[in-house]
Amino acid sequence: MKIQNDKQTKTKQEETKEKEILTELRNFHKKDVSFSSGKILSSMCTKPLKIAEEARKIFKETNLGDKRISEGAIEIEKVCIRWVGDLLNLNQPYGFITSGGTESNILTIMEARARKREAMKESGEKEMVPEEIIVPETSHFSFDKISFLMDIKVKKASVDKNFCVDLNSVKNLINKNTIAVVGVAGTTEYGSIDDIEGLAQICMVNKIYLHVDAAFGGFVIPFIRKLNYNVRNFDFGIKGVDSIALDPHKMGMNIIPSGMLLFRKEPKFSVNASYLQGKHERLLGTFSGGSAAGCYACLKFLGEDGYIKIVKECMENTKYLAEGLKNLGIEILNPTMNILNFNIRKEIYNKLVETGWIISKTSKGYARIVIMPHTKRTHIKKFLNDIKQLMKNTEKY
Ligand code: 0PR
Repeated sequence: MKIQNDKQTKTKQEETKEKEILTELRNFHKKDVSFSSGKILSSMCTKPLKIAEEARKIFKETNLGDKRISEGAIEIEKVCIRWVGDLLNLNQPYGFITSGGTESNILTIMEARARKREAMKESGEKEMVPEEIIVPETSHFSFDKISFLMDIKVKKASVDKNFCVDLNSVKNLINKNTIAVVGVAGTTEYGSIDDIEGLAQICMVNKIYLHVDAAFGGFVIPFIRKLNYNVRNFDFGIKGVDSIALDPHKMGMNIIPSGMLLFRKEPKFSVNASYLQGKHERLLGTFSGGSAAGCYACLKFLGEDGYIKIVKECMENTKYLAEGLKNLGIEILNPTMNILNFNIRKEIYNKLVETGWIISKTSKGYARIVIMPHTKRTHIKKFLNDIKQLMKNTEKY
């Protein structure tokens, strides 16, 4: 291959081959459902900001896992962590940009383990097997993966009628093997927010690491609180919260993949990577600085006011859908954030799926809709109208 000034000179054949490959790829992509179709009513991701896509391109060759060659990208990451630390009431945050909620949750449990093991070593206590974590039964399935991956026992605490964790259940599950408790701020299925203050009290008394999974709620709750929605706080302003995960690739408007994990104290977990200038503290060895750049672009472009505007529209659309469903005589659960659950006959649910609506069902059988920024009033009106028609035709089923 001839290289000229960093630009590849192509033969005619190569040019044709490139065109063919791109056509093939575009054909594959036709099978994907686009956010702009309005059909996606149950995804926690959305169409990212244009500037985030541009930002990613600039940093496409960088690697957050290699400090020697990606100083600029790592600096961006630090700035983002500091900004989000401000949002979450923490002055001097530590943390990483990750690939999303799953990676953040894995890394945080690794950190809890590292801290516990170090503390036990210092006090001369014997290692406990198996280590245990306590998560609400409404927590994301990434914790089941953690159980498998890290050989950790995951104990599930029960939840109340509002799908928030029952503090007594958590207390009853704690024992000497517990290395972490997890609270969720914006559960995947219901958008419910656990009592993080209550969990923090329990964890401080028992000297247990507390992680808050705000993968979805992290870029919603701070803003709806500013809009005077009466929802619980979950941030570092609560003493006893050790780490928070929140995902820019969900309501943060960033490109996929991007997650964030913030720690109150400097993390202890690391492995030796002498040939890479010392220690490696992340889960992934190679991870694009493009995700950090996209994050920087979103945070700076939108600022607090921009996020408030986006979240306000999502909440108003959620309310609009809720009212529309109620008017059709459908039972809904009062939404905490932009996730709506309702009861609908199986036949109608199935027909909606058949006709192309991307919706889902919770483990308890409720239909679940996530109203993301790509969902507009016109899409909701169409969805409501389809339900109305299906209800009219109900005798057919
Ligand atoms: N924690 C919570 C509370 C979550 O809701 C999720 C994902 C995670 C952790 C894991 O995050 P990553 O998927 O970034 O690793 N919640 C969504 C869900 O399971 C993820 C998702 C997003 C699924 C878009 C589908 C989709 O189209 O529903």
